[in-house]
Amino acid sequence: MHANLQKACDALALPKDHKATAIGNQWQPGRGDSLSVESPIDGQLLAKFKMANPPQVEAVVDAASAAFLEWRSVPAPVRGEFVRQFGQKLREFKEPLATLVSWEAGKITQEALGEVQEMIDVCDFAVGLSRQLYGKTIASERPGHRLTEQWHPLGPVGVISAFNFPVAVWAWNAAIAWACGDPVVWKPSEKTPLAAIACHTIATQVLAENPDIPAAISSLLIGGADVGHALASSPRLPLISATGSVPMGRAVAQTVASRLGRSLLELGGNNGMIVAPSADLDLAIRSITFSAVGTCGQRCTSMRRAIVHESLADTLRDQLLGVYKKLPIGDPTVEGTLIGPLIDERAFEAMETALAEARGQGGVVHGGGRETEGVPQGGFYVRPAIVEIDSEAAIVQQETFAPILYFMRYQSLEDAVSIHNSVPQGLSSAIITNDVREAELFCSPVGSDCGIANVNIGTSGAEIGGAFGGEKETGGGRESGSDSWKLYMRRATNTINYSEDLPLAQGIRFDI
Ligand code: UN1
Repeated sequence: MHANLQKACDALALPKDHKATAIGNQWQPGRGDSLSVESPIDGQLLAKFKMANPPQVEAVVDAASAAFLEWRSVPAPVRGEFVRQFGQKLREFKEPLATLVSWEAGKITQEALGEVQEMIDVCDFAVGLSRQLYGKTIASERPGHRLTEQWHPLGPVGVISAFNFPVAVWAWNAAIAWACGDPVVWKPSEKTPLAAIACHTIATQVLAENPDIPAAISSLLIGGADVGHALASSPRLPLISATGSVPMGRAVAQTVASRLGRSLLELGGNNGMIVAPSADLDLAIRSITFSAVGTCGQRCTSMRRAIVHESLADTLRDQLLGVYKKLPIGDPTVEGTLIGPLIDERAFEAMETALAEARGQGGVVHGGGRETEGVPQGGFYVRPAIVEIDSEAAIVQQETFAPILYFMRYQSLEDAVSIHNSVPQGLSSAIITNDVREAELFCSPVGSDCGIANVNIGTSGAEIGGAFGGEKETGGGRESGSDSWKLYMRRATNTINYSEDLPLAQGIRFDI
């Protein structure tokens, strides 16, 4: 094992023999299939152990359900104090956790540190939130009555997360769920179980320092789709929060809906940017590059489509190609690298297939292909691609988790918005313009149809303070900031009669 990874694992007190389930600090070996975890950096085997199987889900859900009965009665600001301590621990472990994220997910150091910072930020947000779980007081139509609403804890939340944000997405859910009074059962991606084990271990350290808190507010299940299905099927998990592909989300949504549970879905994106005639080109190039090649094009928010006004399309394309040629590709743990590896061979094949299809549909492909020089052997490193293509081409409708940017041209803003909104996904979007009318139109009801619509910044890299999520096939969920917390609670409307009469609503008379 590489020395800096070994150092990080030691700092994180990561056990040598990995166990697939944990209820608080009670770890159990998995009884399911064997899992080999390989680093996308160089293919080295990081761990091998057995995953959990569906029957093991039951014990975890039992414990989470029992923990809920206690946790829901702990005052919300006291729950917030636990989240505050957890955020503090994350600050202590920021660097080793980021190192582990780099080795397991292939992120460059800056982006891995940013991901852990996102966890810390959401903890801070949740601490404040724990004193702001406000309900409304509503004017009653009846004399001597008060109408009010309260937000109560919902129950244990199942969190299914993806490889590309192996720690932050869990933290978005966990920090908010804990403040709201809900235990969390986490099934991370099978591609990034070690980062999950590290996060859960950090949580158990905070739990050990707070023996009054039921430890089963945090549990972990490393397993495959069968474990995910068992979570989605469990009527004792009133909310399933799932991040990943559209097919995965569709399956989870159907299973959860069939038991009338609540699901919060963050699925695919096909994020576009309109570059308008008045655009600041330098800003456009920087924002496109970060959004399109950052995380090697493997963010849900990665920019996949540039819709560029014809007056500046050639200039922008040429300048972007110039920047793309110089982008440092290689070992993500080396300072200065901007593009690390794809997660695995399948991701590389998907990129190759998409580029071949794009060529078949008339696309002109710049870049692309496997990079083998100056990169660690055993990983799948690629040159990012820009594909000049007609906006009607079928491939443009599809999200490929790789650094492919489809480059299209437009004449009128109306056409640009319509091209922009013509895809099935609706996560993030952007416009680069110095024209206030264009910017406002893009953000208006007739503009972008996405959950995130930005002006003069790229599509990726959202802050935690806003609600994060999107429309259409993206699944409609909202996580992290703003009032996303409401999904993690149940609302009770209370009508209180403090008079001696019993007037009925709607003026109904019912004399006995
Ligand atoms: C994801 O890709 O699943 O906005 C999450 C961003 C990050 C979160 C991405 N803050 O790019």
